[in-house]
Amino acid sequence: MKMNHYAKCMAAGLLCTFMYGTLSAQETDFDLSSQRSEKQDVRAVPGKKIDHQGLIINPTPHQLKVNKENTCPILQGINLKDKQHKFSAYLDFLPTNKKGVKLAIDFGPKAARKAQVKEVSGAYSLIINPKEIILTGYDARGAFYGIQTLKQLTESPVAFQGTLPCMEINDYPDLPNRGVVEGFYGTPWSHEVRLSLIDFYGKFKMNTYLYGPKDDPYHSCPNWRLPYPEKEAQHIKELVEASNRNYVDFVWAIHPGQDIKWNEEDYQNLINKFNWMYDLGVRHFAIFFDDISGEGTNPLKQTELLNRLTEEFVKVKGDVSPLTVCPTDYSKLWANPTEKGSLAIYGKTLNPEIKVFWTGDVVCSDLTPETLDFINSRIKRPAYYWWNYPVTDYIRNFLLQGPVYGLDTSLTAQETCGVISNPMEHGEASKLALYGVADYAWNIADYNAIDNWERGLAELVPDATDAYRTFAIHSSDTENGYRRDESWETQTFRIADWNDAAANTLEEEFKKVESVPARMENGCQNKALLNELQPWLTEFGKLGTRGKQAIELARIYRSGQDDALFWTKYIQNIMTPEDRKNYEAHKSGTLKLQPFYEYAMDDMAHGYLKKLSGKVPNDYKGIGSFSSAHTVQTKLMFDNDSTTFYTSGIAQKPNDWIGVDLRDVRDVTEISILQGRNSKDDVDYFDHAVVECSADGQNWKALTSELNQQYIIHWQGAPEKARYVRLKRLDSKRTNYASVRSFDVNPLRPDNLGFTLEADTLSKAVYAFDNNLGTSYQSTKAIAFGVNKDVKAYTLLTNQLPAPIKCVQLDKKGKVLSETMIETPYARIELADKNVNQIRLEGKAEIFEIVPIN
Ligand code: LOG
Repeated sequence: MKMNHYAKCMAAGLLCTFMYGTLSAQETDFDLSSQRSEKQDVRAVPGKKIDHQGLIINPTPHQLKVNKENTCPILQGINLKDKQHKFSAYLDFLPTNKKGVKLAIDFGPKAARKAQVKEVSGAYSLIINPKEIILTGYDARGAFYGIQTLKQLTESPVAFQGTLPCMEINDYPDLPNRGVVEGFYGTPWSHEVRLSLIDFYGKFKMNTYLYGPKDDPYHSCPNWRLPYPEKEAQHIKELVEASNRNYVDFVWAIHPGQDIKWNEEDYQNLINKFNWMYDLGVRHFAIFFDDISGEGTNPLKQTELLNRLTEEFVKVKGDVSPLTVCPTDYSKLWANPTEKGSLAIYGKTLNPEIKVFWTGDVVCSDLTPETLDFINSRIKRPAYYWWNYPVTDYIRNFLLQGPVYGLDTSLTAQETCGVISNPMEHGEASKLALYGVADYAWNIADYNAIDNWERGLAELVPDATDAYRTFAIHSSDTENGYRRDESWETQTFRIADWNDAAANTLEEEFKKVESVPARMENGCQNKALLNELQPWLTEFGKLGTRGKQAIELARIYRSGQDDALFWTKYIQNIMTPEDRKNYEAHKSGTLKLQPFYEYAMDDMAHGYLKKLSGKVPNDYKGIGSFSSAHTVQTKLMFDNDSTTFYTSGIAQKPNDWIGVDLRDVRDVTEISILQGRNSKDDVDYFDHAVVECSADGQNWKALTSELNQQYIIHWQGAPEKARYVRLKRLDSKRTNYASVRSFDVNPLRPDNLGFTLEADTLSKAVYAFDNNLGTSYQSTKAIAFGVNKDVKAYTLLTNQLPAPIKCVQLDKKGKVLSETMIETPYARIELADKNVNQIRLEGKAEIFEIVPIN
């Protein structure tokens, strides 16, 4: 049932936050969103760019000796001596020519021993002499990999003259299992994308493709018991064939746990399904017990099933490889660590040949020796690492294009039997990350994250690498969840810390960002990739424009010369609700670029209004104990929209709090808070809390009694002098995120405004007088307001006017004293005389503020 909530969230592209924290899947109804309790700190990307002198091979070979003095001519073609007649079809990148350079290919333990090739599947040696090329594989896969290396060499800049430098390569994979699991929620990859990816795996020496898309009903519930319909079956067959061609093990996974019955009937159902898949050519199988609840989670039954299948299916077939399993406790976050826990049960009972997945300390997390220690000591074998990167099914509005890092470079096959990546539903856009995973899993110690990423960009978009790079460097962060470094070459600043040089540099970067969509459109030959990126590129370009314009605006702002010009340019550069919606759906630049824009615009609005009104504006800021409390995400508490919310993004703990900085010490008389993502059944809230206020941020005074399980909080009382107000968590067992939809302090209402107000929507019309440029009022027909005694004039700040509006000044009796037309978004209303009692603005206008001048 809870899964439905998650699935719905996913389908809607909403951000799902975790619930339940550390409870194990067995102890509670399963909820996927309970499991992400990643920290928000962002580590820098390790490594640096290397000059490869035109010789690029991915994954990085273990041993490579180049002798530049001599070259081998390949332009005239090769004279192939394919000893076992297996590879001619793979050599279409070189013309054949009896008089050309000899290319000798052989493989097998004997040949390998002679050539000193390591005795592991996939190992090879490639010797390039002036007159011949000798390729020896440990096995056929090794020979195939040698050909991939040769192909990359011929496509590298070193070969542009038609010759290759002489060299000796001795190469082998560090890990026996390297590849990809199509294991995400959301739209499964298309057949074309899958085929293109399988070629990609082969090219970069990945040997495993686990097929397990959560939303394939024949992989999971409800149809796992049924055979694939004809068309899908045909596709699977083709995938197996494409995998075989690429020396990739196509592993078909089944996900039966949500409704499996531990009885003979369902065992037979499984065997039948496996047999159908076998008939389609599948020779590698996996069973996933992730993200399930109920009796399917029973580890004793799980291991019993796997062991029985090993005896009665794998061994009986003879040509099926050992099984792979994803346990229900696949992450330390909720795995029961004790001897009685399911992992220890796996360790004691599961056939030692069966590989066991592990995602690390949390669902999306780094691969570390510590996490492998934890799991390996329990399952009694080197775990199979399932890396939940670059998967975005929990943040479907993001694309992850950053470097592959967070994988420890001291590990060996003793600690992990393999690394597979769970990518995005965007298969083409996932290739950049897979280029890195392939490199890491092949040659761990030499893995250089930045260099790999630079090479990957050039590999994938050779004709617009710089544009793709600009997009990628600013499209790496997750904002919530498994945070990644982003924009690491860009320095942003607050307007108060302005300096010309930094501003100019940043302006150049924004101009580059702005130009990316067109440059990608022209230069990216991979149209499937371009299609996937398109909606993000569009939003990215707009981010470039508004960032650039924010800097231009800041120059006007800083000159302080022209209030009207500033306002005109300011309103041109704010995001409309439509802009926000579009950006929200396809985000990028969340670590630095968009925050720069937000802060710059808000800081300028604050300073500008302060100058006009002579008072500290009421543009309150979110504060709190969570690291995300210092980000623009807190603005969602003040947007007068109770459907959006600020979320901690990490589990709540003792002494956490979420609050408001009123920007000045004020008389606080009323506070309204909406906790949680809704007020009915949400788990993301403080279920035991108190409202406090403080003038200095040090000494806090409780305003309410202890609040239990209260989503809607309201306090009203005698004025308290305070600059800070907060909701503080008290003792609780809860470890969910904490979310707040709105945090209102001294809410303005027509009855506490201090003068009369007439408008279509009174509750919203107050935003025209709230001394806050972050809010506005859409006046459709007219708004009329009382003029207080001491007021001499008003500054009217509106959005671009569709048509001039009429400003009517009236006396106490309603007699018209003056009528003028307002045509500009910045206007000054001078009072006609001292009898003006009311002003009426007639016409359509979005009013940001009507600022009284005393
Ligand atoms: C799922 C996976 C999903 C991923 C990221 C595993 C073993 N299972 O929390 O299908 O793509 O998280 O959201 C998962 O990771 N469970």
